[in-house]
Amino acid sequence: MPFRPAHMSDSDHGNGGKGNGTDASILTKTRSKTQRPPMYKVMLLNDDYTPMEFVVHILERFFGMTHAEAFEIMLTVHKKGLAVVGVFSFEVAETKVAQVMDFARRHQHPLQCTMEKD
Ligand code: TYC
Repeated sequence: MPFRPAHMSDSDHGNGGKGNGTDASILTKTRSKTQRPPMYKVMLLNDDYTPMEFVVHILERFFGMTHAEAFEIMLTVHKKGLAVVGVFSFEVAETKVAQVMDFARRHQHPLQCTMEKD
């Protein structure tokens, strides 16, 4: 979109009626930075009691992973202590964490799921 400085009328092109660029008028344009929403990593933490199959089930059910993907991520958590299982908007990440924590609690497993800014 052409930008019209406040001192010009709508029809004024800023060149003093000549239209040949001899006027020293300067056209400036403001750059507005488009802000992307912050993203949040959702992480699963290892523990010694939650069954491996239960963690695999959670990753399939709440994170849309295939069985093979879920098994691989579960093993990463088991070996390394934690793993990022997805990156989401704040609201989606919050919901995933709540779903996992609630499901684990209902099955009396100590599984922990947390989120942090990406
Ligand atoms: N360490 C658990 C076990 O040996 C398995 C496990 C994996 C637990 C991932 C939690 O987020 C987890 N049964």
